[in-house]
Amino acid sequence: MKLKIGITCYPSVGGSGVVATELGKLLAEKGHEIHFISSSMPFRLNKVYPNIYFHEVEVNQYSVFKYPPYDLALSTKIAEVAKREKLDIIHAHYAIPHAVCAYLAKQMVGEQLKIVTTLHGTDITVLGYDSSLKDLIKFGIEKSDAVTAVSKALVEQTYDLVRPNKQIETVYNFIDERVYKKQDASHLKKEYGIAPHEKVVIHVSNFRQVKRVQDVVKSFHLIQEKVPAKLLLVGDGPEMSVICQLVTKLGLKEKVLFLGKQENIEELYSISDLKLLLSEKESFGLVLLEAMACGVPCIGTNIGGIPEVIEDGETGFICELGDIESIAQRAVHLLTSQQSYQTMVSKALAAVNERFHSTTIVNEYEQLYYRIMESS
Ligand code: GMT
Repeated sequence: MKLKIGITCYPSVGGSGVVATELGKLLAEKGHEIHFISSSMPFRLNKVYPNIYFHEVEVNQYSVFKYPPYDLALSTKIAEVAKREKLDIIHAHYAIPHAVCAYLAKQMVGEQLKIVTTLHGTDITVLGYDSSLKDLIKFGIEKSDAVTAVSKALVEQTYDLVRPNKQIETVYNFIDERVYKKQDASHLKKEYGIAPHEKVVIHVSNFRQVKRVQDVVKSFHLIQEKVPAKLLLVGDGPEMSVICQLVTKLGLKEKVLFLGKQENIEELYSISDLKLLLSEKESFGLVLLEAMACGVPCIGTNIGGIPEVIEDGETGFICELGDIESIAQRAVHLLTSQQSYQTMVSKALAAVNERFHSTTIVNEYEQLYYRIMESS
């Protein structure tokens, strides 16, 4: 049976928007009809799919409102699209506002509209601490017909922090293997002025405080003392100026390349030898999977879902938060031992294919949809 699925997400650059968009694309390729409902076109939706539709949520600014009522506009839009297109399911990415808006829409449309909510992290690990929002998050979760989280760690954290009376299943993130694979991008290395013998360390994030980019720079400082290397910092965000200052202070200006926000990151991974993700909060770390799929081993912190993505000593390394010495030590070991490096690359590639393959994950979501449709 082909389904009509509405997907609501934050469309901007960020893991949850990427996963929601990729899921929609792959479901559409399986013949389902997909309706994205969000404030702007999901950024990875870059070609025409005849069975993918985009419904823009427009928020009018009336002077009676102190704040633009985005949540209400979204709820109305979901209800309007669900009614007109006879949607079977709304897949909400994030408990608030999306699951709550979906529930409000359901009240307007009728019980036949099913809600699947996927928790991505920030809604729980940041907002779950906010007592003014906790009850609403719990409500959004409990009113969903099915709830998933992107790692086992996030499932546990949700029960600890929000205590919902609801089963939450783990469905891991995935990547489009057709995009994330090693390519010949050697010209880039030259164009960036990176010598052939220099190793390339990469970090990709939105430079929020939780990403601890300063730990990446400090680790790199130790790494480049032992191995000739350059650091690619990809992305932009609130911590950028602090990081620039640190790079200057440590005398690393010639060795750190600030690349800003980039698309086609697979090309940058293709010239990289090692990725660092040293966050203090990370429900999954989609960027790890993207790097591993391009044959780049990763070092991550022992935080949230990261140890579920990187198998310590096998597909990469897990280090304690802020333990710069041991992060650098592991990195130097990896970058200087050809044989163990190649073994790790092979294992990382195998893990992406075996545990996180898009076919497996998209099937898991599809089965979940059929299950809740049958239970009505
Ligand atoms: O990491 C961010 O700041 C962005 C955030 C988002 O909402 O896109 O990412 C979250 O969802 C991703 C997709 O499931 C996960 O890979 C990230 O680990 C998660 N971020 C955090 O938990 C901090």
